[in-house]
Amino acid sequence: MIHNLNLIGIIPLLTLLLSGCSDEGVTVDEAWIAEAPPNANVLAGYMTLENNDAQHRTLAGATDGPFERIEIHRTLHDPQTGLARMLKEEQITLAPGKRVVFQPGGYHLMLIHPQVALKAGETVPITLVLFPGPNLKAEFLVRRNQSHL
Ligand SMILES: [Cu+2]
Repeated sequence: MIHNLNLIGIIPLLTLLLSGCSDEGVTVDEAWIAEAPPNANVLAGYMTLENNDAQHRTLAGATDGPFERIEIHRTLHDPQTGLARMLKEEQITLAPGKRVVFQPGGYHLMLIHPQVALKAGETVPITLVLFPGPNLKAEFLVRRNQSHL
């Protein structure tokens, strides 16, 4: 009898722990692409990534979407010259609870050689490659661009 009662008490607790811990995994929020002239060779994608896992996850790239390829870039401002330059990042490690904001002047997805002209209001599916998996599919909304790379 006492055994049975214990089990009944434990099951809701387990359910609570499991759902609170790793259900969400890595989430992407505010995903958008800056609209560019139709002949642009590259576009920039921005988003907020958050790791809600209890383990480290690594963003190792992105794929899909109407682009030849996608790279992870970071814009750095050189205080000596006052100029901005972009560095290619092979990966970004997301510690548990870590939030990384991709935004103009910082991290961005470099969307290289778009195959179609993307207009404001359209959405573009992009798959974020994560290690360990699963990968994360996100819809990026094309928005008017008031910024630069
Ligand atoms: Cu770039």
